[in-house]
Amino acid sequence: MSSLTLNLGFWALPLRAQPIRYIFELAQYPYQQTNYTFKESKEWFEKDKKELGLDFPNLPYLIHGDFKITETQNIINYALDITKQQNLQGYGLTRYKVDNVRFLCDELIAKIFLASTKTGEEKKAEINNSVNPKLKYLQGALGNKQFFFEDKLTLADIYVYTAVNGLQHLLNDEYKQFVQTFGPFMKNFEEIPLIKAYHSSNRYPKLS
Ligand SMILES: N[C@@H](CCC(=O)N[C@@H](CS)C(=O)NCC(=O)O)C(=O)O
Repeated sequence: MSSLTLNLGFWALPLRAQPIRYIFELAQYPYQQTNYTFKESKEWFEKDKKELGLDFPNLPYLIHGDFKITETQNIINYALDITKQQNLQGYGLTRYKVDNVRFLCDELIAKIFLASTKTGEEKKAEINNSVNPKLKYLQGALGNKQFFFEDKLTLADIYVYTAVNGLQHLLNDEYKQFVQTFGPFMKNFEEIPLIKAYHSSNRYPKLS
């Protein structure tokens, strides 16, 4: 299975599909990427969306040999399986706590991006209704810990890092009120050796 080429298709942004990239990076699992840009969005909408043979074309998609799937959470599950990193889901009841954060952040990441595309009152409303309340819940759940659960890295940390990194770059004014809680958490994640190496590699699609 692992000798087959695995390709992850998404926008060249560290947003919704970014946790999938972290899962491969943390396992040092070989993967390729097709990172589409908004400027050349025709590559996706006019070409690959029609031609890749996906049953339910969307971004992200994963193609592993002849096996083709979409839906972010489906791809996350597959990536955890093939990299044998089910430990990132936690154990026992913690699994459901981890997934609580995972699914909340999946939505939050999309809302942060959406808010960043708006202006004026519309932007303010999106931030006040959909973004900041969730960040406050996360802030309360993290407290002054370095990891969300069991003193070790789980998918919850990967998801919160991705969301807060999006906030920091796309809605920087909002990030300021959360920096005291999330600053040390972000730094802790960035200091993980495999993450550090990945962030400075050309495989990491940076924001701005
Ligand atoms: N339910 C899907 C939603 C995917 C989605 O909304 N993808 C956006 C980017 S976050 C996109 O640009 N899709 C490309 C398309 O609609 O063709 C998932 O969780 O993967």
